[in-house]
Amino acid sequence: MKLDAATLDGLAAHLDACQLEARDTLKITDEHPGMDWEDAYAIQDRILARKQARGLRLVGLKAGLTSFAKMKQMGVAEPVFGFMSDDYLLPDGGECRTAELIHPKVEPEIAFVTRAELRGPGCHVGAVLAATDFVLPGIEVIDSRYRDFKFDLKSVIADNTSAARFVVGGQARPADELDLRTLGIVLEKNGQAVAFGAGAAVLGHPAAAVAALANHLGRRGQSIPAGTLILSGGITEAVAVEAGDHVTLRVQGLGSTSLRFV
Ligand code: 0L1
Ligand code: MG
Repeated sequence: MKLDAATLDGLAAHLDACQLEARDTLKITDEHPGMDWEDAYAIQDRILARKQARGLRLVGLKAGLTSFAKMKQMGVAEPVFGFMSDDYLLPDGGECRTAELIHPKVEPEIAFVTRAELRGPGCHVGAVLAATDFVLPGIEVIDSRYRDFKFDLKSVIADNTSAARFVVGGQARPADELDLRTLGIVLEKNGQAVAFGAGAAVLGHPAAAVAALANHLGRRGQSIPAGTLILSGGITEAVAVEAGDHVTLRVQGLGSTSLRFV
């Protein structure tokens, strides 16, 4: 690690405050060009600790930048990993308050819920499917704290991979009843289909994103516990939303989930 504990604490406090106050900032590597990957995840861990100290609970994990569409949109080549706390969770069909956010975008995702622990290294699609209780549709609302979504990978990891809100809904089904690669999705905004795709857009198979998360955690001496909700990453590019928009994700065989932006 390149940054000392006080600097990591200060950066976590800064990014946490930006989220709480819905204000943007320049990417943190501008001030700390020497920070490394461990520093980036250590800042993210400190943001989680700050939230937990406020009484919030960890309710899920996420993989981001797992599709070629997202990687191309953001000009990067590797997935990133983050967490969801209970202040991010919205009810299916419920309201997402844009005044609490900076410049929200939505991503259509497949959510996994595990029934057994997943521990890397060496985790693979088969192990993920064997450990999956069910999958269901999920919409992630991302809201980078960085001005104009301009960041590099280390800055975005520190910023908990732009996580802001999410909803899951529709019909939960066992993963072995579905071919998650050919599973079709349609994202609608205000009744118009604005993005389409299939599960294979996410690393060839959405379960590969969960395996990558387990392998990432394994390198840090951690695992994905049984009963964890995981967002496996946007299947398409993220779509910008604003107050007044209504977004619905329809997933083949899994029904739909939606949000209203107010
Ligand atoms: O969940 C995601 O794919 C977001 C990763 C962070 C990059 C971004 O803000 O788009
Ligand atoms: Mg996402």
